[in-house]
Amino acid sequence: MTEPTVLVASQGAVRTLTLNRPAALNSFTGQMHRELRAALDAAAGDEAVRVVVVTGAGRGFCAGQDLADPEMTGGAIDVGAVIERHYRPLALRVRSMPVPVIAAVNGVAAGAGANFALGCDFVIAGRGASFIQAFSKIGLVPDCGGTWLLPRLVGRARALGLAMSGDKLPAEEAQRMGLIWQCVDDAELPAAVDALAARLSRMPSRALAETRRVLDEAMGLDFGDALALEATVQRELGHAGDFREGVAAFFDKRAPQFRDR
Ligand code: T3D
Repeated sequence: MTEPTVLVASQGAVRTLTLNRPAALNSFTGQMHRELRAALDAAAGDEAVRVVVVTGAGRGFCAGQDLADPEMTGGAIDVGAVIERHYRPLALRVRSMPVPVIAAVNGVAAGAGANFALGCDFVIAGRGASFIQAFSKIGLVPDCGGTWLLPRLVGRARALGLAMSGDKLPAEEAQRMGLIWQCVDDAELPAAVDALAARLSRMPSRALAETRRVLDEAMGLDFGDALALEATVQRELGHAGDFREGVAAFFDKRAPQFRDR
């Protein structure tokens, strides 16, 4: 039997997916894409899951496309078709998860591996981790959402600099420029991720997923249309159980028990 390329573990409401090809720095193969998408779909469909964490086995997070996988690469292969078949659905899946997704970046995140992490809702990286837009070094442009994410996260000048140079950006610098949420000492990464995941798991999942959606959507709207979008979504959430529970818990002076997905 072949080794799973994605390990799945649950602790309470937190589902952890570990990319598991450490000898190749967890670079993406066709098999890994299929297993990762299946694991994300399963987490999305499981009401008991309220947070997803993605991380890497060994010393790396993910080195992007496995440049040796015959299913994915090679001169005769249509790279655009690979993106359509694997990376676009992966990036869209992460962006449409009904629960928050945390990338626990334990080591180097390169190419599509970097942008897969940056597409998650929170990126927490160990101090020894780094982010590399490796595409320019092999004659490609950023993919897995990088063209959309990078300028929005750090502005055009830094996005272009990172994408054109392909330079390694240490995690500490990534935090300083606003590319990621947090950089912590390597030894503290698991505890920092656990604490954030536990906190998010007690929050209203549906409102968090809607927060991601409206923030992304509002970036393409003018101010008036963004206000209209806010009204539409608040109207829907205002009829939902979590809003009633949140307000009731506030007046009862107790911790809320959110259930909506
Ligand atoms: O179809 C398509 O191609 C389109 C899709 C594109 C999406 C993309 O992601 S394009 C970008 C692909 N990724 C890269 O170009 C990154 C390549 N890797 C590196 O530049 C370096 O490995 C790192 C900077 C990430 C890490 O460097 P270092 O010195 O810490 O480790 P290393 O020695 O280079 O790598 C360790 C092993 O992992 C090594 O194998 P070995 O020699 O011990 O047997 C290396 O070959 C392997 N490895 C690392 N990255 C990849 C890889 N094997 C296959 N594919 C990789 N991307």
